[in-house]
Order: sequence, then structure tokens, then C-alpha cells
Amino acid sequence: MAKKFPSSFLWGAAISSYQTEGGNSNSDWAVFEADRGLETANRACDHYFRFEKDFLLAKKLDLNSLRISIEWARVFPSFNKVDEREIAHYLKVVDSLSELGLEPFITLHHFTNPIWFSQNGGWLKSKNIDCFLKFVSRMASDLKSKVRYWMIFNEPMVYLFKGYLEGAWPPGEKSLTKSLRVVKNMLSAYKTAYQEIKNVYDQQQSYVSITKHMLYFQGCERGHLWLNRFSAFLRGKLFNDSILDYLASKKIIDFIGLNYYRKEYSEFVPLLGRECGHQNHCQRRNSLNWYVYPEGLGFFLDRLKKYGLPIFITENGTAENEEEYYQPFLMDHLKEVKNAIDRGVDVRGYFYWSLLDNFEWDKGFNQRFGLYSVNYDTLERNPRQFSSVYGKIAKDNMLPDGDC
Ligand code: IFM
Repeated sequence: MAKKFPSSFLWGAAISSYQTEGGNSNSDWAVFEADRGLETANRACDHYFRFEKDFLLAKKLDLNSLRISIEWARVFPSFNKVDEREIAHYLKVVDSLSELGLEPFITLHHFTNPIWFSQNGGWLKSKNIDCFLKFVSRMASDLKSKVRYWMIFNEPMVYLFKGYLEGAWPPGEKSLTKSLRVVKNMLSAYKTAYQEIKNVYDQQQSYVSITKHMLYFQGCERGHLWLNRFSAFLRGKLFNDSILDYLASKKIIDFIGLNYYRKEYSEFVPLLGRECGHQNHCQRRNSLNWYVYPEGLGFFLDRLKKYGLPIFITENGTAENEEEYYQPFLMDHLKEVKNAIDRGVDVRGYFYWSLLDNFEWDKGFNQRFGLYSVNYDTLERNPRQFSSVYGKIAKDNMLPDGDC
């Protein structure tokens, strides 16, 4: 087997606007943090003002791509007002990526909405879809000559589960009927947004998708084993497969964006199941208590082959309390990627989550995913040890000897 990754392989890292930029006070997350007394994102990593230097950090690691998101609430601070200065800002951001030879991957919705949108009923109301489409259309028109890869929604199932079933994220709902309405509206928004980007690009190349978070569900090893396995199967069908199956059947997806982090043990409770309360002490967990399971990445890459679409791993990473765990996590997952490519899976790129430590939603700033650590008092960035290992892999376009 070839030692090298394919010559056009994209080595990247991912960030999102709300988690890094700071000052996103027009977003519904800012209101939710205040209402719930959660840690607030505030200035986050101050990336809004430091983006050029942050992109240089990616370049220093010999990366050739970066995944970022655009904050809808900045561009549309109110229902019918575009802030041209923010558009100019994002054009500068994307130019800065291109000048450094970093292929921009742009996410348009990464969990946050403008406050006015949420106050008008958000994704629960089909009449609100047009507001999102205006944003999509404007960004696609303005970035058409600079961007090829678009992700309309980041992890729609996570957004739905956290915001409308579990109620731990905005808008804090716990309702199955509302969730169903939201899925319907988001899918309909996706369909029209996909078409809109295609229209705007006309003959020009565009690749449009979502990023899909996949969880490796396994039956809990306590209690009713067969029922637990059944619940793991059902949750996998619903959480992992349903949306991609739908988009692929309608032929409105140009690549698969896979976000993979972990395994979850599932126990049966009617109707579907839930995360198993019992802890498996033989398997390593990271600082978020997530089971580390690199084999799951290989498993999903094989399964995604059936769509016949190029695959980008748009997120994979870990948060740790001990530095020593980052490097094995990275290496074990990259081995899975290389082995999948050798088995004929069309993987075109890998984006480590994240370039910088950042704001981990309801968990605040304590969970540290970054290739670069961030000191939140001084805002100083420092490379974690494993970042140079990742940089060498990106530069050589291969894993170190003995790691294949
Ligand atoms: O930080 C998040 C990101 O916003 C979406 N994917 C998972 C990451 C880690 O939890």
C-alpha cells in the first residue's frame, strides 16, 4: 500500500465563529447563557480581531485548508438589515485564508441564530426559512469567486437533540412534536439553500453539504443485552443515517462531511434508548467523559462508501486534562483514515477540531480541544506538543514510519 495520502489530500483544522470570535452579542446563545447562568462566551479567543495571526498558526503547521463559520447574527443584526461592514469583514477573512493557501470550508449555520430570528419562533416556523435563505444567498453571491466548499448546517441532529429534545441548548425546548417541526423546516431550508448556491454559482464549481456528527453506538453491557443492542441499532439508524439517507436520495449533497468523536453505550428504554448510566472502566474516556474509540472512524468511513460521494472528515479531536493523550488520539484516528483509503474509501481531507481551544457551548472554556492552547487571560496562543506531529504529517502527506 502507498505510504502517502493522495496528493490532493486536504489537511486542515476547524473552528466556528461563536466559539472563537468573541463579541457575538446578537446571537441567541448569548441570551441563553445569561438566562441559564452559564459561563458566557464573551470575547472567547478574540479571533474576530486576531484571525490573520490565527490563520498564520495554521499555516505554520503546513495545513492547506481551514474550516470556519460565518455568524449569521453579525451579517443580519436585524430582520431586514444587512451589516455591510460585517460582510466586508468576512470577505477579508476568506481572502486571508486564500492568500495563505488555506482552502476555505465555510459553514453557514453552526448552532447559533440571530436573536430576532429566535424571538420570531426560529426553526419552528416555516415562514422563517426565507430569512435564512436571504443570508445564504448573500454569502454565496459575495463569496462565489473565493469559496468552493459550503456546509449549510453543522450537525443538525445534535442541534435538534440539544435544543428541542434535551433542552440543554437554545431554545431550551423539550418536545417531540416541536422537534419534528424543526427537522421538517431545516430540511426544507437545506433543500432550497442547496439549490440557491447552485443557481448563484451557475457553471462554477461548488460543493455543498452538511457536517454530520456520527456516534458509534454500542449496546450497554449491563441489563437486557439484546434490548440494549437493539436500542444501539435504532439510535444509530435515527441519529447517524436518517438525514444523509434523505439528502442522498434527493441528490442534494455533493460530499459527506463527517464529524466523529466517540463511542456511546446505549441502554434500552422505550421508545428508543438512552446513554447507559453504567461506566465501562476498561475503556479510556477524555475530559468530557467521552469514550475514545478510533475504530469507530474506520467503521463509519466504510459505511459511508455506499453513498459514492467524496468524504471529508470535517471534525475529529479530543479534549484532555493531560497533554500525553492528544498525540495517541490523533495518530490512532489518522491510522484509521489511512487504512480506509487503502481499502478504497474516497476520503479527501481531515480537519482536526480544533485549531484553538475555544468555547465548548454549555461546558464553557474548560474543555480544551486545541492544536494551540489559549490563555484566556492574556489571549496568548501556544502550540500543544502534538501539533508539531500533526504539522509533520501534513507536510510529508504521510504518517511517520512504523505508523501505517
Ligand atoms: O465544539 C463542538 C463543535 O461546535 C461541533 N462538533 C463537536 C465539537 C466538540 O464538542
